[in-house]
Amino acid sequence: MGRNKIALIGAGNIGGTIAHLAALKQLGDVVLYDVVEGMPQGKALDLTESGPIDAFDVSLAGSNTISDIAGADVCIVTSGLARKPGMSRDDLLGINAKIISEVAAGIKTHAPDSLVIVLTNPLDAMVTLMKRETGFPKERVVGMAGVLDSARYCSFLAMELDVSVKSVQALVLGGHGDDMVPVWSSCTVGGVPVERLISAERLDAIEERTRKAGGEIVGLLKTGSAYYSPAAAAVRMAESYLLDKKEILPCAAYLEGEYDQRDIYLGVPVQIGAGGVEKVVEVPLTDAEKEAVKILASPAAELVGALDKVLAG
Ligand code: TXD
Repeated sequence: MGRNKIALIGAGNIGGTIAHLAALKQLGDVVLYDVVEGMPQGKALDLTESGPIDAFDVSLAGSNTISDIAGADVCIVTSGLARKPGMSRDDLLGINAKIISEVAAGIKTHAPDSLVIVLTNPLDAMVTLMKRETGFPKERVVGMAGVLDSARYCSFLAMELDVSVKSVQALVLGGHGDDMVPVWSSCTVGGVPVERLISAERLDAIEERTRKAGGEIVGLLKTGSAYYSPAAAAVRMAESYLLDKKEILPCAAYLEGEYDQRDIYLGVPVQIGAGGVEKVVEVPLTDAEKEAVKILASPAAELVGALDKVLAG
């Protein structure tokens, strides 16, 4: 049995960090692909030279030729521009749509059987475009946002209560960042519903900080956006697929009737295993949460509608 092959489309901050995590976890051989000459090769060589220290047996290669992703089991797409201070995720639509269309064609040709995990922002529009341009089934095109948003929410809840993050369970639905809906009814700390432990005002403040968490990091870094936690989130999804773990993770998935939504990508819990997105898990929602999901779906749809204009222009 050969090793898995992981293609990283975009070898910037997130791509490079994913390569490192994938190597440390020995998930498979890694190809870092990017348009910048020398950079993916340099990162691959640097990581390879850490192999004897961390004792991993996977190969890492950098490339500027898309055909080097041939036969990949999973493609993780981060190619595109990242936000700078003052930019919204939607400001990236035009430029990133062109980049995603281009890489989708490469994935379709060279890795036609892969699971594609999209990270590039604005996420809901970019993952929709990826599905459209590759023509892959909905099981094999998924977006990463919810794992990160939920992790941010869990981190803040754990800080608030001064408990281990491992004791906190939280679920965030909807779009990425500003559009997310924390499902309070599914948030527990040590099995106790979070609403019994934290006041409504503090929960509101934590929710607001979670919504703005990406922007908080952009404001501090000044030259780009978060990358350690987005990379960790993407690796968790890839690992569940490659090892057929069947973890239930909140991801941007294509809905066909679930949560009363149709033909749209929205952040919901899904089961990821060898079959890719094996099922959408419908958690019971309160009426207020159902309403919030409905409201969320409309800006996501608008952004996708704007895509066609951008691509034609
Ligand atoms: O939760 C989430 N989904 C996210 C997503 C969380 C944080 C950041 N998120 C988005 O991921 C962010 O807004 C960006 O759109 C992507 C990538 O973020 P990263 O921090 O890795 O950006 P970098 O370091 O600028 O890397 C992007 C790389 C860079 O090296 C470019 O040269 C490359 O993309 N790039 C390309 N690669 C291949 N092919 C093409 N056409 C191409 N164009 C640019």
